[in-house]
This record gives sequence, structure tokens and C-alpha cells, in this order.
Amino acid sequence: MNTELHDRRGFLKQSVLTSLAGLVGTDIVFAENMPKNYVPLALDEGLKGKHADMIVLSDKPWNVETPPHLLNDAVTPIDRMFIRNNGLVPEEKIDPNTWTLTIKGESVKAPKTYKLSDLKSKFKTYTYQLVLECGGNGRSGFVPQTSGNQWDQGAVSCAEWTGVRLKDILNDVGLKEDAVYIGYYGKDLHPSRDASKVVISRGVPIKKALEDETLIAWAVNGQEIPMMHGFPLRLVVGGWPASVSGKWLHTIAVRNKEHDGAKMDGHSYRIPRQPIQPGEKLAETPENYQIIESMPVRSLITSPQSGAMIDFGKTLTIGGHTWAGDLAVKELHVSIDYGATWQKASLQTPKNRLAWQQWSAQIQFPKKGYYEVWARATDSQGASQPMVIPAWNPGGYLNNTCHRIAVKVVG
Ligand SMILES: Nc1nc2c(c(=O)[nH]1)N[C@H]1C(S)=C(S)[C@@H](COP(=O)(O)O)O[C@H]1N2
Ligand SMILES: [Mo]
Repeated sequence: MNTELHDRRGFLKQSVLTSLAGLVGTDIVFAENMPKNYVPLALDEGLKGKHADMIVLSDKPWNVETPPHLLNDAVTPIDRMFIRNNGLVPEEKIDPNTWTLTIKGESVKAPKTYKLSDLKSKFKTYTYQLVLECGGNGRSGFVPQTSGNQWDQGAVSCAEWTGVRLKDILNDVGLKEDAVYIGYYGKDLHPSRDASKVVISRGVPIKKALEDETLIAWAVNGQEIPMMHGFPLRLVVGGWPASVSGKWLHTIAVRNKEHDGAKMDGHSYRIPRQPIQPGEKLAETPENYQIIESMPVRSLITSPQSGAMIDFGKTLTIGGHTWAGDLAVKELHVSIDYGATWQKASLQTPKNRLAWQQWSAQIQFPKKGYYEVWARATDSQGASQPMVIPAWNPGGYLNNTCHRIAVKVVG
């Protein structure tokens, strides 16, 4: 269940105000003046250290989105990383000194358990910039609306993760010939607080698990992973729905069949194998639904912020990031005339495989007035972003439509 903090007009809900008054121990004077999306300090447990302009979609569990203009850095700072929790953050005190990672499952020769210090000392350490994008990024664009967090375009980050390669660990453990999939288990709590229920336990085929960039990470941007992002250990799998990057990681199962953990079934992180009509009901069988793997090509305009005012006659530099799941982005074009004509942007190569790429373009406007700037990326296999909302699906996944911003040219 998502608990929206604000009503439609952007005011804090009465229920929130009441619990807030309870927490603070008195009435909140001038509560009606709190700006939209303002998160009162008394409620900021999950938002510690986050940028004040992050957008809270729900607080139980925490789901927090980043507005595009806050994503302008090549490496996303921690205070701007979106948060997507399916359950409740672990409540027990986590001691990294006693934390262990167990590798087990049908397809290991024998289960093995490592302390965090073993991982750090036994294996070579790697650092990669990796795009983590929620499979539901863009969900709010679908009509009819689907259930789930109504992400706009900001459920994405590209931070610098440090840890060991999962393949080095699996090599050390020893796999059987029949290994085809891995599944993760984390320490978060089911929203019901029923300890016997698993919140989410997803995974990837063994081929993706064994890629160089698939990390068991203990650091992000050079520091300990913050609680909200999986302290003290997390699986990081770039380019695929970020739901496969398990937080608060304690166990990985190596499976001799497709992993059958929580949220691997139904329409969770799956799309219809055949296109369906918007709103159409489709029986949720594996015959009808396929698991989402590599994410589709996408881009963001992170500068300027939508709504920018530009002086007539000045050249506007616009820019942002672009990424394409397992692939690289080949080119990016921008349009200021609703897609009638396109101008090629300059595009950088990624820092490493599965990192996003920076792009920029110089734009001149022919006259004063209102414009929309669109960005459209094309991946290395020739697939481009659609200019309208793509294939509707019951989970509201994979809306990679072009990002656009509004610009006013004045003078
Ligand atoms: N243990 C655990 N891992 C998890 C989740 C979760 O709820 N529990 N959410 C997943 C989903 S759906 C996403 S999009 C990413 C979000 O990572 P972030 O919150 O660090 O940005 O974490 C993934 N890993
Ligand atoms: Mo997600």
C-alpha cells in the first residue's frame, strides 16, 4: 500500500498532520502553509541526507523520485539517488563486522558463507559507474493508469559502485553444470511485518550474473552504502530493471531453473509477450508474460530545468544523459519544433560498459515565444525512443518515451 503524504492540491493530508502532531507532541501551527512535497523534518527518517527537492511518492515503503534537473551530474550524488523500497527497511541494528553473504542453491557444489571482511580481502575490488533504473520509471505516462508508484522520469541513477565481481565469488564457491539462474535474498521486512514473508527475491540468468560489471558492492561514490540503498551489502546489476539489484543482501541462491522468488511471477517485472490493447486483461501466466531483461534506450534533459527563461539571441546549451540497458547509445537528436526537424547532439562514450553517456547540444531559437525541447536517443542496434507513450502493459513498465522540457525565449 502506498501512503500518499499529500492530497491532490499538494497539501499534507489530515491523517499525516494528525500523526505528525502526535510525533511532535503538539499541533503543527501553519501546517496549511507547508509547500507541496515538503517533507517535515519530523518525518524525514528515510530521507536523511536526501536533497530537499526530492519527490516523495510514498513513505511506507519509501519511494522517492529525483526531478530530472537534479540528475545533472555525470555520477549521481547519493543525496539525489532515487529510492525504491518494496518493503520496510531492516529494523534490527546492522553490524557490518558480523554481516555474512551465503551462496547456496541446487547448483552450487557446496554452500559457502563469507564475512564482509572475507569479500574485501579474498577478491579483487572493482569500481564501475552503473545505471540503476526502476522497471516502472515513466509509469505515470500510461493510460489507463496502472497500479504501482506513479514515477515520472526520475527513477534512475548512475552512481559509482565498488565491490567484488559476483563471478569471482561464484568461481570460488564452485558451480554445477546445470546452473542457469541466480536469486537474491535481502534483510528488508515485508510490509505486513510477517517475518515468514519475503518482500522481493529476484534474479538474473547466470550469463548476466557472470558479467564483469555484476558486483557485490559495499560502497557507492566512495563511501559506505547508505541504509536506504542497501547497507551494508548489495547486488548491483547494471542495465536491467533495478529490481534485480538486491539491497541488504545476505544470500544468493544459484538455481538449476528460473528463480521462483517473490516478485518473479504474475505480471511483476514482466510484460506481455504479444502486444495488448491498453487496459486489456491478460491471464498472468508465464506463457503470456515474459521477464523484463535489458532496459530500453532512454535519455534525460537535465539542464536547463524545464521552465527555463532564455534571452532571445543567446545560444542555449542543453544536455543530459542517455543509456540503453546492455547496449550503448549511438546517437541523440534534439528537436525544438515538435519533432518536425532534428539536430544531432554531441555524445560522449560511457565511462565503462553499462554507465550512462553524457550528451549536449547548442540550440538557437528563431524567435521569442514558447518552445518545447525534445531529446531522442538511438541505441547501437538502431532502436530509438518513441515520441508517444509506448506499448501499454499491466505493470506500467518500460515507458521510454522522449523526455521534453519547456523553454520560454524572452527579450
Ligand atoms: N532487498 C530489496 N532490494 C531491492 C528492492 C527492495 O524492495 N528490497 N527494490 C528493488 C527495486 S524495484 C529497485 S528499482 C531498486 C532501487 O534501488 P535504490 O532504492 O537504491 O535506488 O532496488 C531494488 N532492490
Ligand atoms: Mo524498481
